[in-house]
Order: sequence, then structure tokens, then C-alpha cells
Amino acid sequence: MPSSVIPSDQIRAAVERELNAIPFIDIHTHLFMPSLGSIGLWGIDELITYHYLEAELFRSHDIQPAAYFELSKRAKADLIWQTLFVENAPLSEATRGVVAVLNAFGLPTSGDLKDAREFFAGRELRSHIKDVFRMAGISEVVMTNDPLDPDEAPLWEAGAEGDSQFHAVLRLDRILNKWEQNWQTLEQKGFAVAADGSGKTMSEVRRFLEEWSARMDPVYMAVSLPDTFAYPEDSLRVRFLRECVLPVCRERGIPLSVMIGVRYLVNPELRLAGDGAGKADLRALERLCVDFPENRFLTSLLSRENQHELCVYARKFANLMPFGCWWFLNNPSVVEEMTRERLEMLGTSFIPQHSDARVLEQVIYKWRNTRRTLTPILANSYQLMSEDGRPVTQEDIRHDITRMFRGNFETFTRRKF
Ligand code: HDL
Ligand code: ZN
Repeated sequence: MPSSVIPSDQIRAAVERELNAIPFIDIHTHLFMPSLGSIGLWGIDELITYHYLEAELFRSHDIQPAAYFELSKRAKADLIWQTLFVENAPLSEATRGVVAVLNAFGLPTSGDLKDAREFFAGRELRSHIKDVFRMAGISEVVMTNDPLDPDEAPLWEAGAEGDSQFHAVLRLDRILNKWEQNWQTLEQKGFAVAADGSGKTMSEVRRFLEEWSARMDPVYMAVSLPDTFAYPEDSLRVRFLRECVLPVCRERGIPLSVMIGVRYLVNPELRLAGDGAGKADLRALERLCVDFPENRFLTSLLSRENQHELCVYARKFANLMPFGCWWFLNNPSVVEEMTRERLEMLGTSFIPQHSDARVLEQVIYKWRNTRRTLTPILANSYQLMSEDGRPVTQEDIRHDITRMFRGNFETFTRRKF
């Protein structure tokens, strides 16, 4: 028996070892490279006022959202801490995550926030980032960059310094979903566009995408789409996709990330925490894959009810790459179901997870949870393979984990990271 064959009772330990040893690429986050300044969030008060926790606060405290949003950042954090971490046990995924981050830095996980605030106040951002990425077991992250964001765009236009651990993404929501509110910003920037898409709008939007792609060098373009997303459809969104976005993606050899299934602001009072989820009609995705065989579609869906059919579609279209357990799905109970059905139907030809981190230190708990949840699932797959007659080697496990958490993304983006 070759030395690297792993006895059945040691498979789980071998999987855990490789998951911990291989640095992952975090392919979708809302983190920002240091040169983008204060739009990058980090530290204990940002961790505690994460919009996931704001939504949970309103279920456990009678403060009304409008009154809450009047509070200072510190007062918001104190209220959430007292309500969700002191008066009630932090059992939810998002509250337990904050506990895990505090614990990872050896900080008190109960009592008050004094020690934590002093600790984070003393951290230097660039070295802190390197520590956090090492603790999270990631080599780099992919950002979400909005060329029409009034806070972010000027920083890029002024020549923000790049960072090898942060890769850019051109985010398209303001063009594809909110054209009415944003077309005049393009017009003010010298692009001859119109509210109704007439005239030179399409060629000018394409020029805008080409200019920002040259500026940012995005590893992909991305858009979040509602559960009602339809294609084909007689709409400006579909015209922008067909005539601007997909051609520029083809020119640059990069994928388009479509994240489908959001029901925006079902409760507007909760602001960023106000979005819900809805089952999408995946015939739109099917038609995109058929009509644009030269384009590649990184795909994450928000409804648990869409996940099995996404695996079926991924078996039909090699230009479709399922990724992550997105947002409301990033909980062990759902991650387990999604990852098992993906392994059963796709083998290792998918990307199991991204963090979607909005606050730097979240990557520590989000990737710890991913490794903890995936260890038994991957071990079970190798166990079954072994029982069915194919011995498992350390090289198998190392190769497969590297493929799922690095190689598939490198192949799909045509880049080496
Ligand atoms: O559109 C997206 O990229 C989503 O991930 C939203 O940012 C969402 O608010 C979020 O933070 N999910 O984790
Ligand atoms: Zn996101």
C-alpha cells in the first residue's frame, strides 16, 4: 500500500490537517485595501454593529430602528452588546462570530468592551491585516468596488495604491439595477448617456466599463440581482448586459458574477439589514449560459430552494461556476446540505465558500466556521470513496482542497494568485 494511503480511521484528521494548511482565496468580500481609507471597516465597534446583528437586535430590544440609527457608533455597539451578548447568550451564527474573534485575540468574551476597544485602538492597520489574514487561513481577498460610489470612486480616480492581498471587482448594481438614480452621474463624468438608454448610451456605458476596467484591473465584474431577474427581457438591464457588460468581460477574459435572489428592502426601516430572499427562476441563468457560451458566470443564489437546481445547471454548463453559501445561507445547517449536494453532483468542480466579510476581522470566524463545517463533510466523501474501493491519499486531499479553494477560481478568472 503506497505510504500516502490514509487508513479509514485517519481520514477525518487528514482532511482537517489539509484544510488548516492550505491558504484559501476569499473570492467575495466587502473589505477594502488600506489605500481606500475609512471605507474599510475593522475593529470591535464595527464587528458588533454588523447589519446581521442590527437585524437581530430589533428582535430582542424594543428600540425602534429610527431611534437606533440616531445613536453614535459606540452607543449602537453598547446596546447590541448588552442585548445580544450579555442579557442573552450569543448563540446565533453572527453573535458567536464576534465571540470567536474576541477569543482569537485573547480578549474577554463577556463583561464589557473596555479591553477590546483598547486592544483594537492600539493596532496598526497594515500589520493587523496581515495578522488577521494569517489567523483566518486566507492568502488574499477579492473586494467589491463600486465605480459610482461617491466615497470610493474619487479614491480610485486619484490613483489609490493597489495591494497584492486585495483584488478588485467592478460592481455594477448602480448601472444594472438603479440606472434611473445614477445615469446623471455618468453624464456629469462626460459620458453621453440618457435615462431611457437612447442615443449613444450603450457605447458610452461600454466605454465607462472599459475605462474603469483599465483603472481597477478587476478579476471579475459582479452584480446582485433580484429574485425576479428575467432573461431574455425587453429591459435596459438586459440591454446593458448584452451590449456592454458581457462584451467587455469577453474582451478582458473575465467572468461575470451574478448573485441572484435578493428581495431588496423588504423592511426599509432596517436599511442595510432590510433585504430579504426569494426563489429565482433559473431559466434566466440557463439562457445566459446558452446565449453567451464565450462568457463565464460565477453564480451564487440567495434562496435555499434554488440550490439543488443550480447544481443541475452546473452539470449542463461548464461556463457556470457555483460559489459560496451566500448571506442567509452561510449557516452550518444550510452549508452542510449545499456542500454535500454539490460534492455529490459536481465532485470538486465548484467553489464551496466565500466570506462576504464587511468587517476585516470577520474572516477569522467565517473561515473557522467553514473549515469546522466542511471537515466531516469532506471526510465522509473520502470515506465513501474508500469503502467503494478507491484508497484515499494525502495527495488526493491536498489536491482537491487546493482545487476547490484556489484552483477553480484561478481557472475561471484565468489568473494565477
Ligand atoms: O450584494 C451583496 O454583495 C450582498 O453580500 C450584500 O452586501 C449583503 O448586504 C451582505 O452583506 N451579505 O452578506
Ligand atoms: Zn456581498
